[in-house]
Amino acid sequence: MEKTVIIEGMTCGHCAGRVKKEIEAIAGVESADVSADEGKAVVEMTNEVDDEKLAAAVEEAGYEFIKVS
Ligand SMILES: [Cu+2]
Repeated sequence: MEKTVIIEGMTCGHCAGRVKKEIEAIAGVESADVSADEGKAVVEMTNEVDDEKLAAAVEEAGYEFIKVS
């Protein structure tokens, strides 16, 4: 299962690393491929993860959650 999260505010690899760490801490997430340039995170999940949990992780990292596409 895969979800793509659209994120605003990331400017460099360090930002992407912060988002990756927060998203990968969610139960059910296998991995997150985060791109600051593209402003998105492609999240691989073993179980369905609520969009609200993805939004909370992005905000915890300090960036703006836009939507899951
Ligand atoms: Cu940065």
